[in-house]
Amino acid sequence: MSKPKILVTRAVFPEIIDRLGEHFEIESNQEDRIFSAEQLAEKARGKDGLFTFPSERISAEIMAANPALKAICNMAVGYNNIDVEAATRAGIMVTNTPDVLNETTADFAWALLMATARRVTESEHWLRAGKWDKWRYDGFLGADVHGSTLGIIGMGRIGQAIARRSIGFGMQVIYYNRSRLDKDREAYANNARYVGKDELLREADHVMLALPYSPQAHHIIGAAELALMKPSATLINIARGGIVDDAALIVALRAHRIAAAGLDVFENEPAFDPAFLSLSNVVLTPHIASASRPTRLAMAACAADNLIAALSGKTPPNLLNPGVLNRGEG
Ligand code: 8YV
Repeated sequence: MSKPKILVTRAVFPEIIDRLGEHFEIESNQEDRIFSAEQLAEKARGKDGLFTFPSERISAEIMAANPALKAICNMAVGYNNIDVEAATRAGIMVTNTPDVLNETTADFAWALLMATARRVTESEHWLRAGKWDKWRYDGFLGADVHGSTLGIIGMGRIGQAIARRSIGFGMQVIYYNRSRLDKDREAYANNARYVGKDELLREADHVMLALPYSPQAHHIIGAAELALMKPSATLINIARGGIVDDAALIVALRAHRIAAAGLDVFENEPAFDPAFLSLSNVVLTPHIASASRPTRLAMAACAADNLIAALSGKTPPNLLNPGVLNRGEG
């Protein structure tokens, strides 16, 4: 029997390609070309499965052009790049890679928070530019992290892992989420207190965004929300571009309406707004929150497990649209 055919849309660990090769006939992209929507639709044609990444939009059109498609397995916890509703209508399974990245992503959220509050990259740039001629009592004064109030918007698994780390810093945690956590989860997350969004923005010394992108979350941090924050506050986004209105954030940072921001994600990344580069009170990283070798390997292995299960008639471990399983019955 011939093996199912898959497309791996971007470069990935060679050992994962080898593993997929045991099960599938693979069209890979180890040269890491960025396909246009048309090229992607063309490459996907006739494939049983897609191994995808958030850098590609997997639209209803791509699905409609490929009636053979049975599974789309994203190497990311976020899946806003995939039209899941269209996939469900077309009977295509969609999976993500939750949990394996929680702790690594939470570590990075802290790296960004510390770097932003304590002006680590800004002062390093200054030092590298040869400007360090004398010490000053007021050189690069930042905000304290210890003993401060951390406000987390999006208290899922990653948000809770971030909150947990604040115990060592003697911080208070407040959070805003679609629904309140149960008491045990709140206790685990440094006795986090559930508050409204505006209250969180007013009270937090550091605002951390850890929620998934959805149309409802689009620009939930814009000019009005930034205006509620303390002028001494920092804003950290490790979630997704589009949650923050980047143009409004640039205005707020330029006017020192808030002290600083740490951003791992951007609208329209990697073509982010170049105005960020002219600001000294922002720490910028290229979407690397989950980028430790063990974690990225675990994410790739998880996506591969999902694809192997899906194309061998099993329910993949991280199926996002279980509605597809009942289609065609009855
Ligand atoms: C990924 C992420 O590294 O999992 C996610 O949703 O944003 C990151 O962990 C990135 O999306 C590439 O797969």
